Amino acid sequence: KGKVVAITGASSGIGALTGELVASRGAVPLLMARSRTKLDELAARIGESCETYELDVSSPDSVQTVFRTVFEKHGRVDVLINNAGFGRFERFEQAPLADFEHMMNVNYMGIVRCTKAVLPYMLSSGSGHIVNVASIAGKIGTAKSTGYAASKHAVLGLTNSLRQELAGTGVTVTAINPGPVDTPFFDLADPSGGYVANVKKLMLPPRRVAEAIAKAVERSRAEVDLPGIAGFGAKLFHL
Ligand code: NJP
Repeated sequence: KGKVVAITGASSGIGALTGELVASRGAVPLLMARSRTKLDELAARIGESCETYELDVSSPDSVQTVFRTVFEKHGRVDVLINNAGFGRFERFEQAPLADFEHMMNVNYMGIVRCTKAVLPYMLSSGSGHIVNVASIAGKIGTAKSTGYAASKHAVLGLTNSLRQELAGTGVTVTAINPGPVDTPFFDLADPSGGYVANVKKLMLPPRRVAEAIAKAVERSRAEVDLPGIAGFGAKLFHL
C-alpha cells in the first residue's frame, strides 16, 4: 500500500492489467510506454491514483529523463516492473538483421537501462524489488523465434545473475516466465494470425500473468514459470 511501482510497457496487455491491479491494491502505479493515447485511456479507467510517463526503453535519453522526473517527484521507486517488450517471429534466414538488434535493444537493453536508473536508489534505501518479464521462450529454443528467444535468454541471464549479486542488499530480483499470453503482442509477432488462430483458446489470459507479478512481489519470489494450460505453453511457442 502506498508503494511507488514503475511499470514499463504499461499501455497494453500484461503491463496495463498489472497497472490496474497495482492501483486496486492501494499502490501508485507509474504507467510507462510510448503511446500517449493508450496511456491516457488506461489512466482514465484507473483514476487519480496512477501517473503516466511517455517512455521509450530503447532510448537511453528517454529512460534517463523519465526516471529523473520520477525521482524528483517521488524521491523513490519501490518496485520496478520491467515488462516492455515485443517479438517478431520469423525463420532465421528470413528475419531482417534489424529485428535481431531491435529485439535485443528493447527486450534486454531496455531492462538494463531502467534497472540502472532505479538500482542506486534501491541500494541506498536498502530495499526494493525488480521484476523482469522474461518468457518460457527464454528457457527453451523454439522455431521461428531465434531473435526473440535469444533476447529473453539474455533477460533471464541478467535476472539470475543480478539476483546473486544483490543477495543481502534488501533488493529482490524476480523473473516471470509466461507461455503464450492472449494480448496484442501477436499483432506484431504473428501478423498473418495463423498461429494465434490455432492456439488462442490455450493461451494464458493476461490477468493471470498480472496476478502472478503481484504475488511474486508480495512473496519475494525469485522466479515464476507460467507455462499455461497443462504445461503446453512451451510447446505452443513452436510456430
Ligand atoms: O504485449 P503487448 P504483452 N519502449 O504488445 C510496450 C512478454 N511476453 O503484454 O510503447 C517502451 O500487449 C508497448 O507499449 P507502446 C513480452 O515479451 C509476452 O504480451 O505504447 N515500451 C506495450 O505497452 C513483453 O516483454 C507473451 O507501444 C515499449 C508493451 O510493451 C511482455 O510480456 C509471452 C517499447 C507490450 O504490450 C508484455 O507483452 C511471454 C519500447 N521501445 C512473454 N516497445 C505473450 N503475449 O504471449 C514496446 O512469454 N513497448
